[in-house]
Amino acid sequence: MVKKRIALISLNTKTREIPPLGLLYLGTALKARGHEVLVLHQSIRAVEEIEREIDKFMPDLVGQSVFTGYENANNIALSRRLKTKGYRIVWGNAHATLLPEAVLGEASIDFVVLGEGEETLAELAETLDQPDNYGRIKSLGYKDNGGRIIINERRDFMDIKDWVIDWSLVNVEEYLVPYFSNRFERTLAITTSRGCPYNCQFCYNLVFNKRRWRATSAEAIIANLKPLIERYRIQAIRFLDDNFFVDRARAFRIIEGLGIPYMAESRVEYVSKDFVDRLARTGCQEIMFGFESGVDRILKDVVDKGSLAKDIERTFESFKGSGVMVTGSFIFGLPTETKEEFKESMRFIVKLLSINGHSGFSAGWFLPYPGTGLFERAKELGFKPPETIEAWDTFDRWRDNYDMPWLAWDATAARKYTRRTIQLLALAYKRNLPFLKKILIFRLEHVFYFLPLDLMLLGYLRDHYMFYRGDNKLLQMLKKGLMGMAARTDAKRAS
Ligand code: B12
Ligand code: SF4
Repeated sequence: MVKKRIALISLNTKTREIPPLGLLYLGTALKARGHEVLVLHQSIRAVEEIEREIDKFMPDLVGQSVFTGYENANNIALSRRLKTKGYRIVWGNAHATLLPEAVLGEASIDFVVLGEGEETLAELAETLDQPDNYGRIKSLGYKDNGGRIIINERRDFMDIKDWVIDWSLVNVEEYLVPYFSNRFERTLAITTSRGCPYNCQFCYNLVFNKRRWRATSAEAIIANLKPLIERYRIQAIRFLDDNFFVDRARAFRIIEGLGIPYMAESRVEYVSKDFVDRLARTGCQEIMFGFESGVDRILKDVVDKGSLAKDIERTFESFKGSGVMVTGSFIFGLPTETKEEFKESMRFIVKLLSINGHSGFSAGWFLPYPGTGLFERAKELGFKPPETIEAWDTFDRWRDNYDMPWLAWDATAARKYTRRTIQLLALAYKRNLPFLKKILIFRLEHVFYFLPLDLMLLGYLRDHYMFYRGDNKLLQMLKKGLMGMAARTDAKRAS
């Protein structure tokens, strides 16, 4: 077999703390089959430097990992520049999987890989010079001699029982970042499983993983990470698995085997007294849930979440006093949500905070991602998906101003201020600030955002001092002081 040189690229201009895990799994598989691999991650390198490295490496194939959203234009521009130099280009990850035809419609992109990519990419690299055999590579999309787009059938999911990352592909040191209010300076983000068995109608899992959950064994994960933890003095782990606790026995074997503090995602159904005790005993700092809404109609008929508002409340009760911080995400503006239902969700959030103030929320507005059930529902309600491949770049749920034809009320002010108000309210509960609580609760529950000077000022302080990332020494000291104070209070509360 001819050995190939493959460059794997991930562009992330906004976040720098998470290793490009998908590329690391791909790189591990390619290396194991004897190919030469270069992983290039923009959080670490500027795009110009990435291009220089590619020209030095002279790969046979360049792979780009692309989600739906704000890096699309950067990725297309990069593909086009690389194409003019004659490189062969393959796109993988969620965007390529969910919209393979649209992606291949772009002249500079030669191939797409659907779903998990280890085997497909290796087969493509090994068959690169035999276009007649492309049709045999499952999960591959390509263009035939006449330029016709062909999408091959999907392959079965891989057995990932023994599947771990070869960490020598990156400089691990670059991904060790502070987390948990800076209590741990050196934390690493990883995944240990793929997919999720649930049916949430806004989630990519339905198409990408077809509701099939697969996992690496606890033993393989521990054997892979334990030496890394020791070598790099890693203090805590962030498990980014979509659903880490599907197999609780496996999850706790990993946690106990690694023996360091951690955070992970869970489902409210898994919460029991025993589960909470075990999390607290094993050093869980934060447990994240997808709550989505405080309204049963939305949870049942729109999202098909499989849990109800009372389950969320029970979760907050269960974690009270445990020392484990509960965080959860809400999605507002889901198709057909009424203003009254939105207000009901606001009242629900206030209620949750009053049950258990050691909690936080991430609050986003709905955007119909392709391939999900709610993408179709939103289209029926007037949503027009972007028409060109570049236009997907503006598909970004952190922007406040995209059209929401699936809502029958004007959510402009709510979209502008709700997220910030909830964040500040959680802070007010955490630090016990009664006056601030009163103002913010009034604003939330009445969707009242006239003269929002309080939000602007507090938001500015929060963003510029608590989460300051610049070089100014004075501001850095101030941030350290504020974070230190917060960490001491949290530690006191946890003990
Ligand atoms: C970590 C993460 C991030 C990090 C990425 C950090 C990094 N270094 O890459 C950050 C915080 C930056 C991020 C941002 C966003 N994310 Co995100 N993120 C994730 C998360 C939680 C884990 C990704 C991961 O590492 N998975 C583990 C690896 C092993 O799996 P994988 O990435 O899927 O890789 C496999 C395949 O996809 C494929 N593959 C991947 N890349 C490539 C490349 C090639 C060439 C090939 C052939 C194959 C291939 O092979 C890999 C191995 O089998 C996923 C959810 C999840 N569990 O996957 C969401 C997820 C990918 N994110 C999502 C979204 C929506 C976003 C944002 C748009 C959110 C936003 N509006 O800000 C942005 C978009 C950023 C952008 N446009 O680039 C969605 C994607 C939906 C979609 N249609 O794109 C997901 C699926 C979450 C969800 N449930 O909705 N994210
Ligand atoms: S539980 Fe989470 S990962 Fe699973 S389908 Fe629902 S949103 Fe997706």
